[in-house]
Amino acid sequence: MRKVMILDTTLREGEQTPGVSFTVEEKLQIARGLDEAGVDMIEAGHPAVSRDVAEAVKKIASEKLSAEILAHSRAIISDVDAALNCDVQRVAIFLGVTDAKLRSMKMTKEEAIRTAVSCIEYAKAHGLKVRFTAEDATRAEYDYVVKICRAAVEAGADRISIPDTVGSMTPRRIMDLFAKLSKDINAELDAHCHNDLGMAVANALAAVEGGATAVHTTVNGLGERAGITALEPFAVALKVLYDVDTVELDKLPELSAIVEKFSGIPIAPTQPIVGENAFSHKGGVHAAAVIFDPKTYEAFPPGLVGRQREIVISKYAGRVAVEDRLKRLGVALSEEELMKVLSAIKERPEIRSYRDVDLLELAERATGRRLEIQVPKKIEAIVMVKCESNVYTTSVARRILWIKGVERVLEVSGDFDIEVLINVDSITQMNEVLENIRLIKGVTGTNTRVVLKKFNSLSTN
Ligand code: HCA
Ligand code: CU
Repeated sequence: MRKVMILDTTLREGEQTPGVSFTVEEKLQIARGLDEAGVDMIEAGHPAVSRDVAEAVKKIASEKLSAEILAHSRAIISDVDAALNCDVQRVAIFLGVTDAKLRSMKMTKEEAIRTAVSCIEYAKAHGLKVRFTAEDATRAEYDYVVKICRAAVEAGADRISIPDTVGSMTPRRIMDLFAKLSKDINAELDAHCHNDLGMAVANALAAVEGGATAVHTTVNGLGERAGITALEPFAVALKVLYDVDTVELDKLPELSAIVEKFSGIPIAPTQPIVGENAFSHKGGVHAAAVIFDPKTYEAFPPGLVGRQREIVISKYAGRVAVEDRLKRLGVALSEEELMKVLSAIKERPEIRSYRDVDLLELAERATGRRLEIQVPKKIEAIVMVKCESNVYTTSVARRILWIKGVERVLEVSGDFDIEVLINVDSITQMNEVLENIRLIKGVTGTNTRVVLKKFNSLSTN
């Protein structure tokens, strides 16, 4: 498959998500994150919407990021002027092209073409690059879409966006559509796929197979109604299924966390790539196979996106998973003892997931013997972390969670902001963890307590 460009529109389409309104500072931070991850184009907003939207677009444009910065615009000269005022590189001018939309705008087909052409010519004459969006193109009459897009190209648009505005395409249909359009229109084609039927990622991939050279995404799939193609699964699918590189995949979890925080739209645990459960294995059969060979139940290694695999110990766990976890804790049990532990676990369905300490405690009870933790002797420590007041604590907390040796991260109140439980094999490793925590941007200080003795209860978590 050819190279694919990513246009991220978290700041424009994403802010059209009901309930979402980013501040200018938040938009700047998201834009910088997107640029660092390596997206090719950032649709920064629709400046004619409001003063703060215009301000954010202007500020982002002045950052001189590597990504091309675009402003969205209706096919109205005053909207194009608003884009010009923001000093963006490109304006994306959209106009509805279905009969119903044209009727609602009281425009004939020919008038719509003239309107689009005059706006594009105006933008070009003022030094802007232009993308023309034939809004709702997937439901419009094909010959008319080609006609208006050709006129747009002739007027100076070098990119054409073909949005599936209400997400009504299937992968096969959108692939065929892009294959046809790429023969009929002499410009780069963007796919913009809405997710009303859950097809946005699949349709975007199919559009690329058909000939789209850029795909519109938002972080976490934000957007009107059910949103559009989410950046994270799309970029990872391109890599895993087609071996096409786009953005830096290990930057996605943090980007997602920032957008989760700023948007106030929570990520579901089952969300691909960034959801809490995306790399957790629970069923006994699954866990046993994954411990033997991760490929059995993983589409790709979690490390590809900077995350870690987790095996959940619960009533669903089997012998292999429990044995594996205990082994990693330095505890070796006989077959008979292991079966005792397993049946004790199965007797407590209310415990949804065992922490290490609880599992050890249960193993001691079930076997009736004091379990000497064997080599490697672990060092446990509690690190209190202080953050700068203007940083988002959750994003620091998530970064800490990815450090090897960190077992648990808690956001807390009081003198410190974050409490970190670390579990390592040596003092050297403990120092490494501390060093890595201190290196995280926004961390201003740490205070470490090494655990000398532990008293566990069997309470659930
Ligand atoms: C909109 C419509 C749009 C435009 C997409 C594009 C759509 O919200 O203004 O400009 O490529 O889905 O049709 O988002
Ligand atoms: Cu849209």
